[in-house]
Amino acid sequence: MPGPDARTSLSARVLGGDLAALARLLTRVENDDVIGRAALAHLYPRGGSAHLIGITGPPGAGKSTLVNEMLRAYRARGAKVAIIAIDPTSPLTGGAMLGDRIRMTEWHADPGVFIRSMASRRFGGGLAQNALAVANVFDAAGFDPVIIETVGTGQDEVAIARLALTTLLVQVPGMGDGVQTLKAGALEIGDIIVIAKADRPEASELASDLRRLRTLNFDDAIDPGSWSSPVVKTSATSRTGIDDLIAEIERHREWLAASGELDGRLRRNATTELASRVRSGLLMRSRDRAGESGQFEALVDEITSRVRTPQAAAEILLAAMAR
Ligand SMILES: Nc1nc2c(ncn2[C@@H]2O[C@H](COP(=O)(O)OP(=O)(O)OP(=O)(O)O)[C@@H](O)[C@H]2O)c(=O)[nH]1
Ligand SMILES: [Mg+2]
Repeated sequence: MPGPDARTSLSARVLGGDLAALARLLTRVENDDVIGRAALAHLYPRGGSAHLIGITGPPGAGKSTLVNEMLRAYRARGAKVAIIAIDPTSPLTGGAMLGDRIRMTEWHADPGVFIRSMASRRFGGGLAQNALAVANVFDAAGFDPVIIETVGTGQDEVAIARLALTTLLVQVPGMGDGVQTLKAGALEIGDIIVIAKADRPEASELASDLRRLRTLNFDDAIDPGSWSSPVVKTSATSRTGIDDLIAEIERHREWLAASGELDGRLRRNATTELASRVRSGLLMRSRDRAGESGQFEALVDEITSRVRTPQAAAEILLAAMAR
């Protein structure tokens, strides 16, 4: 088993720009093992400057292609960019994986780009936490921005979008369900609404629908100090709108800092993460303790057979841990 030196040297190599060490460290951080935790503890104080951008939207909306264009634009500006792609392949668009592979190959030789895929199936409820831990490593390693790409369907994806400092909600013309999605309140998570594939004829109509809905949804947007989510049209095919999008992201980043919203979001995220880690840590410990004696399963039996309430059973385990 590697000693403390191995841990420090792994994070030291990461700070020195060693990408192979970075890849190894990311695996350890995802697995949340001892070495990963120690290295993260070393790296964490050096982070905090990267802009975390979340991208979410329906399957096949063109998110990966858009991110690739954003990569190109950020690289042209000299930025080092990291991408965290959550479940890059959705069953609905079988070709997506190929697109993601092409992207990987395209940037493979560029040390200023790091693309990491994470499968949501691996993590159960802990995906948002793990994605954030990975983002913290990229942040300390000098990547800015860090872009997290998710398919906007499940709870986890929405949770990740909320962890980002700027969230892009990608909509696509010609799917016929744009307005339905918005009724479900999806619009609210977008700091910037992106209409991808704007080379399609229905793009202008969708843009005006979205702008109208946005004004209906956000009465407070009239307040000059608040943020009114802009609608930006992009097309990867004709390479248009990408610079506008990056300008809006920059404008949002500046607004976050100037309005004080940044501190609020960072505190809210820290609160959520701390609470969630304590919760899962407690559960794990309580399972470990009560599992050995069979007490956990015995209490589950008692709950299902209505001998004991779930509240009373939980009290028993919590009391045992406090001792
Ligand atoms: N016309 C047009 N097609 C595009 C554009 N961008 C992407 N596409 C096509 O849309 C399809 C899906 O693109 P992806 O970038 O893989 O979409 P995604 O949102 O990442 O898909 P999932 O990861 O499966 O959710 C591909 O066939 C792309 O070639 C665009 O700007 N214009
Ligand atoms: Mg994709």
